[in-house]
Amino acid sequence: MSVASLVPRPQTLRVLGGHLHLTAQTGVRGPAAVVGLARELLGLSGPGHEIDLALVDDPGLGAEGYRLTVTDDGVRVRAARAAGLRWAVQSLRQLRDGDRLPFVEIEDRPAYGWRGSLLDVARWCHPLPFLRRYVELLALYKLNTLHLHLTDDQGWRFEVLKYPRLTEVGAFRAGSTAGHLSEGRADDVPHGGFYTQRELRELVDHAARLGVRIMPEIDTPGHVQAAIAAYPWLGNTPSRPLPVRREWGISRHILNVSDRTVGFVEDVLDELVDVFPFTYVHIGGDEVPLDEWAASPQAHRRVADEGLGGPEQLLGWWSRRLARHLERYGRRAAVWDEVVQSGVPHGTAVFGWRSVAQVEGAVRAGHRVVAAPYEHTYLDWAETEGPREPLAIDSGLTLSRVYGYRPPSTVLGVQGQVWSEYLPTPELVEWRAFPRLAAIAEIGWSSGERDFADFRRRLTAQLPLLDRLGVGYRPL
Ligand code: TNX
Repeated sequence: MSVASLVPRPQTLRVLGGHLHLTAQTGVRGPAAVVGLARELLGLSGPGHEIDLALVDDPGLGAEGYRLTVTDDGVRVRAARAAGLRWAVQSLRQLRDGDRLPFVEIEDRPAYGWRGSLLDVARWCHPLPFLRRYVELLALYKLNTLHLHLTDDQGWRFEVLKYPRLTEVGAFRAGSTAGHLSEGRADDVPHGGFYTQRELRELVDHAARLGVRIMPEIDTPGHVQAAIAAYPWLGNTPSRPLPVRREWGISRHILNVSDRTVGFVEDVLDELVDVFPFTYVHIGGDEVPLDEWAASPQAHRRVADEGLGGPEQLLGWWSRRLARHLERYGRRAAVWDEVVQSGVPHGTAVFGWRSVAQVEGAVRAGHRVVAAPYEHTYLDWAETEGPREPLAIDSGLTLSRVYGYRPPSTVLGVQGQVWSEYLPTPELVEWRAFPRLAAIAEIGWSSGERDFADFRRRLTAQLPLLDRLGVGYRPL
């Protein structure tokens, strides 16, 4: 393999001549928080301490930066925080060629503090062991955030102790879209599943050990048909029961605006923040058809009581209510960019998804923004059309198109979205997510010149590692 082909590309890298040889005696020493992980990921648990990890008081390294040297004397890693040591271990994993590590000097730190991937487990409930593995693969590329899309029209996956029907009823559907949504067909094959709070806590711990934070999303006030199926009083026409939705696409049914319904979502958030310690909690706000609110006397009363301009401003009101609730826990809300028009609460992170222009608009409006524009980061889209390509919502999102995205410098960071309508199995998720997530990782981590040919060469050199890990990526 070519020497020192790291992905994402480090800020500075010098390759010196020569190699360090790893043996059964080679060992790791370092702070308790990372030494076990380092031994495990490097497969080095010998009695020696050639691999020396240490924290130093050097603010210049930032929250995630590290300095790494490999010389005749061994490996020396220095970072200001444990996160930097963890990323250095991932670099060592990538640098390694069998039992040899090339002599290098690396000084590295990320361009953006938020480098993530959304995984949609609502459309298809992917098994928990796969979520653990997905987190491990994010960490390999120094992606530090898993955005877990836990609820949608087609399924509710988060156990809520106060409202057991959310998972008893809302986690199961009678069938699914068959073929592409545009064909208008559905099957009768039941699908369902959910994660217990205990399972999710374990996932959070597993991710934290790897340096990955998990931001949960409870999507409201649209994309909630599964919740309304469980508790019809949440909807705008409680007398007409709804099933958990089978078809992909957007349900017209949204939550009503009663205090009881807001209280319900607050109760859900109470349990959610107890499971997920990360500062941000995503409360949705995307694709909210307003027909039901426009036709609802209750919604019009709410508009009047709150002094809003019309039902279209209820989305902002809704988000502000939930954001205020999260603030009581010292948390911040995250929302999709639709909410910007009707007033985003202070401190909220806006996820710009409806194009690069929306990302830039939200930045100009002064928001904290995570860049997730569909035309560069929707990894559920196929790269190309072709007989060998599995079904996808759309196509044309090539590796180079992902790589070519340049987020504004002032965003929090960037994220690759893996919506799962057409990804019913972990194998298909891996096919879509890899290797394009590596391009997302490089956009989020590396500064300076973008050279796609160089990226492709380094990525190619890293593919044997993915092969060894058994990742079912789409070949270049
Ligand atoms: C739009 S992106 C959605 C999702 C779909 C996705 C499919 C967003 C905030 N909403 O519900 O899964 O498109 O690409």
